[in-house]
Amino acid sequence: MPQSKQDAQRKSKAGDSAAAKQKQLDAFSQAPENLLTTRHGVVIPDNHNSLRAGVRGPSLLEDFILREKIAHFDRERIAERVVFAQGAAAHGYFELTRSLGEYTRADFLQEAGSRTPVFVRFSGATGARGAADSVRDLRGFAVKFYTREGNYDLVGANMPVFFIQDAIKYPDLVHAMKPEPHHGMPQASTAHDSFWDFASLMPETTHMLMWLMSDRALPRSYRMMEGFGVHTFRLINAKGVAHFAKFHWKPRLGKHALVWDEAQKIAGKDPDFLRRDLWEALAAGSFPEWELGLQLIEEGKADGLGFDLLDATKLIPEEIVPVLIVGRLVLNRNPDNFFAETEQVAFHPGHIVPGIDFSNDPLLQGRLASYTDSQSWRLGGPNFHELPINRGLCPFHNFERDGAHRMLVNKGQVAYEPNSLASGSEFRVDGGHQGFQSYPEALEAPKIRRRSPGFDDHFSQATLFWNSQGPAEREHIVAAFQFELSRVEAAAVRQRVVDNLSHVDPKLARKVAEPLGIAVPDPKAAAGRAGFRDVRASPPLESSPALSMEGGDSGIVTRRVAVLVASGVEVGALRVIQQALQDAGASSRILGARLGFVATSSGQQLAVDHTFATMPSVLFDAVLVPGGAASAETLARDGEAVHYVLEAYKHGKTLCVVGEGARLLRTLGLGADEGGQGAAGVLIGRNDAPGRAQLAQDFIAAMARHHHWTRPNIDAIPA
Ligand code: HDD
Repeated sequence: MPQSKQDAQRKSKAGDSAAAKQKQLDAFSQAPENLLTTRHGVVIPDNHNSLRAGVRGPSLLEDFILREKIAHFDRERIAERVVFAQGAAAHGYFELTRSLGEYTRADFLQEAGSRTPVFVRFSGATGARGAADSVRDLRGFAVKFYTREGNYDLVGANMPVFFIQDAIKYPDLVHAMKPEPHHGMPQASTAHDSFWDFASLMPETTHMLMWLMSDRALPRSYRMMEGFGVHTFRLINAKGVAHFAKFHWKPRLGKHALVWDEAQKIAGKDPDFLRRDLWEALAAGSFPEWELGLQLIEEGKADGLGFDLLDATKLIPEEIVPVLIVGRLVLNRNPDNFFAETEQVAFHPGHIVPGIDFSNDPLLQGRLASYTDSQSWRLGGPNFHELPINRGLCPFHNFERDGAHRMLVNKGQVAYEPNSLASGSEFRVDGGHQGFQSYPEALEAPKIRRRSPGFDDHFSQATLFWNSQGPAEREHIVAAFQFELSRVEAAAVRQRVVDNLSHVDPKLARKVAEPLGIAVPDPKAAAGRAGFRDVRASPPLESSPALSMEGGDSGIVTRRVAVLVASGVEVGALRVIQQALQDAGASSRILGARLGFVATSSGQQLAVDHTFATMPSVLFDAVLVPGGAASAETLARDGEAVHYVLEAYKHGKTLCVVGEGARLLRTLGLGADEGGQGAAGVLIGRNDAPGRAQLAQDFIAAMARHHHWTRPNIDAIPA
């Protein structure tokens, strides 16, 4: 009988016997279903009082109900992940839209239209569990595919490159990045001496530093960030032919970022910002999607790229090797239990399926050893794969036995292979079944602790990234370096960073250095200890537009609009705009000085959802001020409302004012004339019927641009 049939029979037998056992238990149980019991099923008569000697006497040691409850509570936390500790996750599926049969024999990549269940965890790399979400950081993007051939984990990030080239430096990197060991600060931030000390001594970090100082490090939403497998992998087809592959996730909602000032404020106003955003979108039935794209390179052509594919500090520009879209990822269900699923999920780049294989990237090779070890430690033993979230959906059987928290009840006398005592042919190794085959790469080389010379160029791609950024993005990068370095106390470290930067672009280095009171950057002084060599490959490209986040209209689905109101608000235009926003997939909330209702200009009652103070502008994507003279005047006298509008203006968000609402803008010196033009992304609309409809459409179009950077006097705004 074929193995799969046997599996199915065994499974259905197991299902029958589980159901029978449950039936037996139900009949057997003395406890009605809804009664609180101990772990062993003893009904608890009182969950408010511990056992004591008299009503005012001491508690008794014999109170097993109390001790059991507290002892379990004492063990409720497990070790947090050393890195990427803070995260959020969701269930969903991956649908293949184009067969990859010519490149790989991986089962889940064969048939267009086939769906594979997934569990995806997003995370922040630096912070401890409980750290604020919106900090400047690398984000994890880890996908577990529950395929029919075993679990496949793509444990990537929202940046396509990494800090270091060799896994042996990972503990050093993480130690330098995390809070400094003597006082345990700062939390979830690289803006401190030890990080920049390490980074400046390791010039290979330069490309990644450019990404980390860019808007990529401040995602507006997990739903709006790209994902990357980072390393080069191999795909192997049924004939054994291999291609190198890079994995990309491209978000349907576009890639968008927060403004740094906004990100810092959100860290206090809503530390769970990104986790809440994901949860609420799924709960509201708005399911985020990404396209899966692959860059595929024939083995023989890798040498012609001008950089080494095995170096994780390098990317392949999409303009050189286009990204082939092959599927889509849809997240459509929140976890039922954060701990059981999001916390206990165990990813591992070594969870791989036939048809996919590793490259010799020394960072990836080190990861392969790290994750099993890390998960065994974190999840308390070798059986973490039996936890429901980690268990494969396909059958698995081997002779692993025992260990802490073993959940399977293995049967029979035999726990070894080969055997002749087991009843059937279970768990045999079958030479006729291909299973997982490593790519038979020919190797004959000396054992050596040295990097390939191809890894020596630390700056070309950092320059490529810099050249590819738009004007606003460049300003943000400069400001980010300045912010981080101005928190660094050791002047020599600051100097070393800008010296290194002068190899990326002398103007960038000078700009960063100017307000920091440090000497003019000197490229010759940029001698990091770890292998600095001034090698520069001739750039294959001057710039790569795909590296910029600017441009591209990704719509306004799930964007949030704050509507500022006071008594006397005119709601005619408001209703039209609210409806148009809803039709475009966005939502709006009414904000006032206090909760309750405000009277509209026509004497109706308008319910207020939030106050200005509890839901500040940083938690919204755009602000709308409806008409009504009395409302506009009250808002103009209210410090919270004034701050609201100024702050949104400063952060480049779309502002829309209707009729008399324009007075508020004039009072704030934002230079808007009634019926006239405002600054970029500031819309001033008429209150009549045709005016309203047009205004709604203009508002939506402006919001779709996400940010408007070219506003006059933006630096003078005190927000
Ligand atoms: Fe790692 C977790 C991503 C290099 C060792 N890593 C972890 C997670 C992500 C990444 C997203 C969290 C997964 C989850 O959601 O549970 N790691 C990366 C990327 C890397 C990288 C993109 C470079 C390309 N990692 C890396 C190296 C090592 C590790 C070089 C060790 C030599 N990573 C770990 C770990 C973690 C981990 C210590 C922490 C806890 C865990 O695995 O589950 O094993």
